[in-house]
Amino acid sequence: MAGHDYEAVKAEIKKIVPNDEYDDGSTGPVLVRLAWHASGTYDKETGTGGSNGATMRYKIESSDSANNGLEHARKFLEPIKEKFPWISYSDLWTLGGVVAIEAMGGPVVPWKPGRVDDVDDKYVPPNGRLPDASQGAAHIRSIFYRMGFNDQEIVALSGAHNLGRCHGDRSGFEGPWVPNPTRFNNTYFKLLLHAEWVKSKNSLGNEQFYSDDGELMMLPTDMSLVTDPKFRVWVEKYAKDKDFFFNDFSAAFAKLIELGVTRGPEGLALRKYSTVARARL
Ligand code: CCH
Repeated sequence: MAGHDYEAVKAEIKKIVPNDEYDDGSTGPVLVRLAWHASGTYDKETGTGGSNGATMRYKIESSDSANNGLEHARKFLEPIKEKFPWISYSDLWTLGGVVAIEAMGGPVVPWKPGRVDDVDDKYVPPNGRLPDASQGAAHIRSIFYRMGFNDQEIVALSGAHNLGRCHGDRSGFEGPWVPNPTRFNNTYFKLLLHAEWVKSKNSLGNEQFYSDDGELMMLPTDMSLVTDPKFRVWVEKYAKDKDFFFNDFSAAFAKLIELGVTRGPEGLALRKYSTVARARL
């Protein structure tokens, strides 16, 4: 919005990405996950959910087990909200993901400001709208089609698993997908295709896939991207061509963080359900 210095906010976010005391030395992956989970509740049929509103501030949504651990990301961003109180949480959380992706060597993702935070928990989407990692291709399709994504976009977005790791105490899964999880790349796709993956129960009793040396992992949903022939086509393309992956990822992530954002003539997000969606509810 006019008069607000978003470049200054971006510079502050960039500073908090390297962090020796957290995980693999970076807050970047968990910031990306916050932007994704804040947006991925969208349902195109009802127009509910999505990044506008920052509804994860409310207990109903923050206590969805899918969001375990995202309190770290929200806390990392809090001093920035204090420094720039004019920015909405919904803008800050989505911008956090975008800045983190770039800071970790990923593509520039187009981002627009103007989201408006809800003032109460009236429009918090129900729990259970985010994907369940223990399932397969049919489940992922139903979740991402509900948001309005196609197969190509689903595979591109899944490439975010080149970043970060699973934490047993948050999700029940353990370990990173790639050897260098704080650098964005297409290694995830290469490993999906070319490493040997063995299914085994982890220390918490959940099935996941392990590499030969047991250092790297894949979730059942990740493996479905290579076993499903229509998903696999895109995995092969992205494994071969990093620039092609980065372009597709950038477009799909930009679309993700705009879900649920209806913009008026000046680009400002309209209050939730003020238009078509309200009529449908
Ligand atoms: Fe993811 N993801 N994700 N993911 N995810 C987890 C961690 C990250 C699924 C499950 C999990 C996307 C799609 C899916 C990230 C970005 C994206 C974890 C471990 C699980 C489980 C959480 C923990 O233990 O901390 C499933 C299932 C799907 C789809 O089917 C998409 C899309 C994105 C972004 C575009 C990132 C980044 C992480 C690492 C977080 C961290 O804290 O290191």
